[in-house]
Amino acid sequence: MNQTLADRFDHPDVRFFKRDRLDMIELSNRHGTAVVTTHGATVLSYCPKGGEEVIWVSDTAVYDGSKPVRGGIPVCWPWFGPYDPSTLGPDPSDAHKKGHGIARYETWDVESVRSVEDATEVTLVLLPGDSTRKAWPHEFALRLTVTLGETLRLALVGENRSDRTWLVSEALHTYFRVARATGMSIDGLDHTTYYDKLNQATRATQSGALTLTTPIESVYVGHVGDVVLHDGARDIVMRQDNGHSVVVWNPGAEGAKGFADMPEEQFEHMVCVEAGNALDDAYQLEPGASHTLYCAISVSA
Ligand code: TA6
Repeated sequence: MNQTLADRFDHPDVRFFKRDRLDMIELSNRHGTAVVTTHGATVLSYCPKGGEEVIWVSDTAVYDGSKPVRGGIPVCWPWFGPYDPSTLGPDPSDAHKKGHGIARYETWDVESVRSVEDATEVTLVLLPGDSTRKAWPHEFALRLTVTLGETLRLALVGENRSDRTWLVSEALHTYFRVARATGMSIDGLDHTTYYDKLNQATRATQSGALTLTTPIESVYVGHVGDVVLHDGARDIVMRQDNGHSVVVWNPGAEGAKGFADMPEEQFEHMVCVEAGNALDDAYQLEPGASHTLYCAISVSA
């Protein structure tokens, strides 16, 4: 009989539970709480001690494993956005490739649960299987480490275990929970080049703070520094390392109607600000090499 996660791992800061058909991992310590599901290794909640929820998840999200949970921090790997056959195809598997890669559609395993300094850490791992090979016939290892400490830290480690070089694009596709998206100000993108995906991917350069219009879909490239979301009385800070893109997305009222798992009016309470490497920032990963994308999320009042 398969051992449950609770049978395999025992840590005072960690609780395992089910939501519908999905396994959930709750980390809690003096810094706050976080919840990750093994489905897609998707963080679904981060709540700093004494603070409010930072992550948005749709009220009509699906938890039966048939599709990624709408919201949280989906892992987009080894391609961001729709698959582009000119990068690694054409290949018979192309017909099975879905948006934002293979990782978020799979159930990952828990590799370790432990305390590190003054934080609690869980590492999830995804290795190839029939469904990954059907969509992407390459050998890999993918790990996500989630660390709940003063900040919420994520480390996505992709390892090329194949015999060919890949062109990888990726994102930690964070849905932030905000008081009101339209009109909110986002700092840290000044002077950064971006592609306006809602305007034929026209290139432009950000001037000053971004005042959020909805809808928006902009891919900032060659970015450095922190991104700060001014959400009412709190500031949410996203910092990344080894990631050079920032994707800002909100579907707007009309766009939200296109998502069966997003109530129309909820677009005002979320904004995606995604760390990663997309478009110009895609990178070559040689056979045997690994790449780690780091992202840290914190809140200041
Ligand atoms: O990151 C923005 C985006 O690429 C949008 O185009 C929208 O498709 C969003 O991701 C959500 O993608 P999903 O495949 O989860 O519906």
